[in-house]
Amino acid sequence: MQRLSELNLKNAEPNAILPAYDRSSIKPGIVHLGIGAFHRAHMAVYVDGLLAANPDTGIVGVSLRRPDTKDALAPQNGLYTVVVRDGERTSARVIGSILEVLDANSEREKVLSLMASPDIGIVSLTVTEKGYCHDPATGTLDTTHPDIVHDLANPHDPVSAPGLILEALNRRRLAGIAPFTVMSCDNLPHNGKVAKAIITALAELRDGTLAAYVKTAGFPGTMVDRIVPATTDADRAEATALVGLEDAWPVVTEPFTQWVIEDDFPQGRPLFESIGAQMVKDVAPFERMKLRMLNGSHSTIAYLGYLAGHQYVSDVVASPEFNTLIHALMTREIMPTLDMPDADLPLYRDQLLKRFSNKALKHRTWQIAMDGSQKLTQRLLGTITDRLAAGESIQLLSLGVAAWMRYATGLDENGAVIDVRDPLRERFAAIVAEAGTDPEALVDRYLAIAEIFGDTLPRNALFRQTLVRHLTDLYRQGAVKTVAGLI
Ligand code: CS2
Repeated sequence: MQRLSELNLKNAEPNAILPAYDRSSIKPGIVHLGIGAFHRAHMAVYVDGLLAANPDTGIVGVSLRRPDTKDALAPQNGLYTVVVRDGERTSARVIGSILEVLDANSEREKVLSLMASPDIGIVSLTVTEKGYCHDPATGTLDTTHPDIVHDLANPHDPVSAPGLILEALNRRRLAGIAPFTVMSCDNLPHNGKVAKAIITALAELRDGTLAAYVKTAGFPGTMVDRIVPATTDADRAEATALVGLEDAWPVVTEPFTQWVIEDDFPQGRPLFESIGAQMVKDVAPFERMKLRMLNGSHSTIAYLGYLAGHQYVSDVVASPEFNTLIHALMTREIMPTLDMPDADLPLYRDQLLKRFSNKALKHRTWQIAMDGSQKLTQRLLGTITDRLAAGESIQLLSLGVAAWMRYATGLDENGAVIDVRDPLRERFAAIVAEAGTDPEALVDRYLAIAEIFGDTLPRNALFRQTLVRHLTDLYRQGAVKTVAGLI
């Protein structure tokens, strides 16, 4: 079979949706850092819809860690397939908005000079929580982070996302060019403000004039939402069959997609609203709703579900106990913390449960369980803090945290090893070496990780007690019985 490429598009299957614009007229206007599956199934699809009207907003993607996306997409001229599965039907669309992928490690100079070029109006990023090199509990730059230490010593040859952005902004400043807008598309609370805070903090450590220039850039916050499981070989085969051209790295997703963007683009912007994005003055309420409802439930499903032996999210919510638990978690303990007068929260909750139950997605609990240390704060702990302040129950919210504690020990309910992927993984191993399986000792040691829990929450006796009780139950009777006992 022929490879997916610009030249071979004419041989695609008639049902496949192809770029509806002349690709040769598209110019780069956006540099995107972190060209993973999420970006390719989300923002790049929106931008694909813009290109007919705005040919100067093509995307150049940058891989920060591995060149694998570049290797897969370069022979395809940046083209790839988005496979959408609603549970019954599957459709395929070839996306052409990514013009090229650059590898930051081997092509750093090319990346920086492109970012510094006046043609680039937006630098967007999905580098995941840990890519911000910050302290998740406070949202401030971690100046001891090895990449930040490197970038401070080598400011013109940076390796971190904040370092790359800062050096490119520095070059623009020196060339008398206005700053690009920095658009964070990561699942962080106040992602625009966090991006601004860490890049400004890094600039201040370099030079005050640069920091003043950085502050004139736009840093819109965004809420991004689309479920995108990691691509498997079966997905590759399906995409290839649907399009009739071999695609080395398609992405698979659900029909739902949402993008809410703060309107903070001092240098102007494409008409994102024309392709279904919502432009708002303040994204915070949307972000909070999504992080607490969707991601808070997701992490709870991931840790408990994994412990109960479920591989996929859809299997977890297909089990009546877990379904009842997640419904109750959202209704009783999350929804009351949200101030969204215009949103129909019960409807949002029901839609989420339906999205989670999409069996065709095969979203692994293990994938969501990754990087818990970077995720817990915004997904569960903020909600817990609000509930405690209001004197309300945290019974179900803290079960997710206790399940994470058990998961992070690295041994499942059958004694099998869990492949825990987390930047703090070694800290967890040290905790387990000291505390074994003693729930009190484990809870106390986990709570002492200030980057996750901060200073205040660990001192709350009710929180500690609830965690100890849940963790004791998880050890004594396992996840399924613990959940059954709570609903
Ligand atoms: C998931 C998210 O992997 C995870 O941690 O919770 O990636 C989730 O699928 C997206 O935020 C949905 O928009």
